[in-house]
Amino acid sequence: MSQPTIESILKEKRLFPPSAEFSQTAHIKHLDEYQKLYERAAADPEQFWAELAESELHWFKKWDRVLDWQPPNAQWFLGGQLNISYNCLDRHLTTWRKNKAALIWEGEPGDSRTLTYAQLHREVCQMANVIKQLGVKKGDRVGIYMPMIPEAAIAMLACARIGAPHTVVFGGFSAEALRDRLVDAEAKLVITADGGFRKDAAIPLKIQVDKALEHGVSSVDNVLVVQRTGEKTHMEPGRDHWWHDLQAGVSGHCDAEVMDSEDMLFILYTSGTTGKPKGVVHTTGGYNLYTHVTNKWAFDLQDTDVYWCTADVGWITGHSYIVYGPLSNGATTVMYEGAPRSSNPGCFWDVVEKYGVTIFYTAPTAIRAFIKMGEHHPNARDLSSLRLLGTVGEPINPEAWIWYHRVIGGERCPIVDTWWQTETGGFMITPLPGATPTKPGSATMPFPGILADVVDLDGNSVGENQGGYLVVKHPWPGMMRTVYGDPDRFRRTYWEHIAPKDGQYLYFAGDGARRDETGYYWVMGRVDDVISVSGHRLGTMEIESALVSHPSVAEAAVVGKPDELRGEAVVAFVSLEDGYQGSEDLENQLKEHVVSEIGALARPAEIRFTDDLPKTRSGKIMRRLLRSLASGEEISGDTSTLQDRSVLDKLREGA
Ligand code: 6R9
Repeated sequence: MSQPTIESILKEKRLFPPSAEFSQTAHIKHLDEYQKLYERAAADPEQFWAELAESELHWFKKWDRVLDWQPPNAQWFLGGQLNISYNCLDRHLTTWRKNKAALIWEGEPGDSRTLTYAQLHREVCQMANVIKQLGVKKGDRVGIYMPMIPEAAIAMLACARIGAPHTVVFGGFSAEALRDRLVDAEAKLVITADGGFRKDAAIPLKIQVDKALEHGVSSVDNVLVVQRTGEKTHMEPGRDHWWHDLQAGVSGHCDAEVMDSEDMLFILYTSGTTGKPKGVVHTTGGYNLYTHVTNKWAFDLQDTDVYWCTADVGWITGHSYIVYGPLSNGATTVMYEGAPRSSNPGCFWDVVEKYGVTIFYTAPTAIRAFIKMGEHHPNARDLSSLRLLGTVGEPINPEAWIWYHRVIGGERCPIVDTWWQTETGGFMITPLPGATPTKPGSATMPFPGILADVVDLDGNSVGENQGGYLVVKHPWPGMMRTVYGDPDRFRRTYWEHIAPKDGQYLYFAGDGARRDETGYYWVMGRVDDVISVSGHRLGTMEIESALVSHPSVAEAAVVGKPDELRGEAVVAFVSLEDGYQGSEDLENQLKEHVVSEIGALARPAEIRFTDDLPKTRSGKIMRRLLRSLASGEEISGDTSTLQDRSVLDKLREGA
């Protein structure tokens, strides 16, 4: 664990107030309104969430108690009963939304499907009935390993409907990774597809399931297979079943199971830097409420919106903000199967134009890729339907923020930079777009009800603009409940790094941040991504932002390597824009550029040019691996989440 102070020298001062036009129709219209909400929630969080639970969700039975908090175990809405699939589907069927588009899906080859709330409800009920026929009961776990097709969302909602916790495993994960997760969750059933389309190829998936189950996963009895690509697929007799066979003739009615508020809704695995992946557990009532309210206020969801989140359902972002949050709100949610590819670098903008997308939510890694591909792609499409842009996953460099604002947002769309984690269930620090003026690179201020702080290791708040650990001081409904099967790891990982302060436990999941003189939070990345040069702590993020602001640089990742003189020296891995070549001259230019942007302290000792950076499958730069490379150490720890091994191999060769 690094020291508590992270010196920040980012000088970003630009301020973007919400437009009067946007604020006028927004759910939250003024900064005053946000502040009042925030203060009310802080004074009595239980009352605040209880009122929202009452007004926003349907309960079969109201709770007896709002919160039971025995650190680190929180339980919300005890005694309350509900079903999230009922809240996402059934309750809309008695309103005009019955025939509203719930899910708009665009396949990569150009096929598409729109499901209204009535149609989605019917398919979910059918799949729920099929799953029950396959012997799955309330409480049994179900693995979902799917491409981005409607059946991925249908499978999640079907599990939720019958009370079987799902564990979605990202379709890009290997057979081994899938196997580990199925074993840990003791899944009874796996729902998958023959394959999916990505970057102009049919990617087989079922074959990975076969491999994962090759030596037997004792808990798994059945595999339900959706036909997507039509490629030849092995079907194990007695174990594997085609969805379309079982769907034919099954009833489209299935009552939603009555769930206790604290019944487990899903497990989602997230990797740590060491050890096996953690099964993050979320439960029903609190998660439903939290994703519903955060989606509604931070994205200002309205009934006229066409909302598109580009994440994969295999990540928390897909769970909370493609499926549960938007559908609970009765919104229209867009799902896209493909990825930008050389045959169609503008495919995202085609989707925006085709469906008139109004809210677009993506990650900095995608934005950096768009920048690299060139603005002529978005410029050639009509993006005038967009009214709000979101970002998540990593700190966004101010340069990328400004590009997003200018090129995609036409300088009229607020940018909602949402800081949160698999563990938090939903947005924690985020602007409310009709109320909060934004600053490029800052996720701004905490959501009402979230008592955030920046502290030192003893749990004391640090001063203005001082770096420290980003913590949360009071439980919130969407927080994870435990690590599946390992409550001890839950306590150790999230609640013991920072000393409890006056008996108050602080939630800490690994990010460093600073709070500026106006109360805005600047998330500086994982605390292990901090470099100490001559005793001064530099956030990798700021040096990277300085590099990216040079016209030649497309992407940069900065790490420290041991240095006798200064403690650590800055090493920068840089990928260049098309048309630029790495050279000694450019290397010197870039070093001087960092010096003039930040100061001599941040001057990189070394710049390494590379075509690509090692990233996780969700697009986050894996600085840990670069750190080992830079200091010439063996790479150790978990690399199962690495997107493309060859990137690492190439960097090694070049070293
Ligand atoms: C939702 C998601 C969580 C980690 C988190 C932080 C980083 C996410 C961010 C951000 C700066 C943002 N992160 N959003 N950093 N600004 N807006 O990404 O969940 O995959 O669990 O990752 O991602 O480091 O701790 P998850």
